[in-house]
Amino acid sequence: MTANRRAALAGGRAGRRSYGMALGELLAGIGTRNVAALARAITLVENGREGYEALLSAIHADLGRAHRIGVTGPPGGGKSTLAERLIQAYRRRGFTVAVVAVDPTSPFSGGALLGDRIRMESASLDPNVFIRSMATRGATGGLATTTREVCDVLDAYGFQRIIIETVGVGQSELAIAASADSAALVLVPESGDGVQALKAGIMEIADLFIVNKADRPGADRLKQEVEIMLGIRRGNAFRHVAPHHGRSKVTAGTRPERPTASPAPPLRPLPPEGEGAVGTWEPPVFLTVASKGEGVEEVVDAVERHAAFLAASGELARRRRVRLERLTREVVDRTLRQLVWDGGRADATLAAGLEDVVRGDISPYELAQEIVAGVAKGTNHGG
Ligand SMILES: Nc1nc2c(ncn2[C@@H]2O[C@H](COP(=O)(O)OP(=O)(O)OP(=O)(O)O)[C@@H](O)[C@H]2O)c(=O)[nH]1
Ligand SMILES: [Mg+2]
Repeated sequence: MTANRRAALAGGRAGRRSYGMALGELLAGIGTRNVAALARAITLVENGREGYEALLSAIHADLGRAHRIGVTGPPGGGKSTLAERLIQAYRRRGFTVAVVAVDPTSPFSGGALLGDRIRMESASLDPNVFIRSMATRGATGGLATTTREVCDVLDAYGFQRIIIETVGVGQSELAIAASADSAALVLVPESGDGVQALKAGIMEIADLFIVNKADRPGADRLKQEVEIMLGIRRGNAFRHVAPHHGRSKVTAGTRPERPTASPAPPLRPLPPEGEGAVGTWEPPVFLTVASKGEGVEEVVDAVERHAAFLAASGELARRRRVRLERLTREVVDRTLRQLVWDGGRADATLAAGLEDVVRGDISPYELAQEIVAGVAKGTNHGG
């Protein structure tokens, strides 16, 4: 960490002055929707360059207008294809849209995601659409935190809908999905063991389920499996498989595969039996053929219903509060890590004491204490 950035961190608002015009210009550019300023601001944040926390701090009051939609799922499921269709659908509805594509499994930027960019190019000439692949190598904090911060910049800029595409269903993808307002899990019939293969957490996090590639065999069965799983979670295995719209649990699996995208259950107050839990959200399950755009309007309808549900139920405020608390904690952790390891004596102390640890003269705990004590006494940096 540079001295300037440290000063800024320590000085808070006063520190902002040390970036002078540069930060002011970036902020002004974001305010006037200058796309070059947006791109620069994102790069600044993504790479944790000097001034990025001051920038994020300055835009904080402008956040919360965008609705963030996480699109998560196994590789090759059609997430990018779907994202492109979502862009088109939202543009038709008059919304501005940004897409952030993240691949936590790839240490490189651009590579695997470049194809996505090109594929999404049809939308990229539209000034109300912005597409960005995240460079994971630069991320200073956790990838989830950095992704969230990039989305904050897009939110402040005024994008009304932000789609966050993440490859995979592991821990880091979960964290990224959890930072969205609405999380969509994209599954495909050929992904093997169906829902059994899914980690528990991802089922809990998803607000809607999309069975894409519904033109392939097995989509209807997968949709049914997910619905049963969701029903079990609510203690009623057949709630979703009820024969509304002529679908019965006996025939559902054998009907011709078609993107029926059965009308999503609206936010109907759930429990018919007892307790009046007002406005419970039942995650709907959709069939889509993203490559043909089939079923996409229904997905957008559901996302918008979910957005309305979140706002009306107070859940949006609750989730954002939780996320702000988590972010603050993460920034504290990140700052402390930097305070210890960036440019101070900690590395030298470690190197000097390691031989003693190896010989068994002191323990790793004692050496760690020495390093921490240096930070606490203010002698880690100069002092
Ligand atoms: N048959 C069929 N193919 C599809 C459908 N949707 C997408 N595809 C194809 O599936 C392949 C993968 O699509 P992508 O959109 O790149 O999938 P992705 O999930 O973004 O892939 P990664 O980002 O690499 O994980 C492409 O060849 C798409 O054309 C669909 O509904 N049906
Ligand atoms: Mg993709």
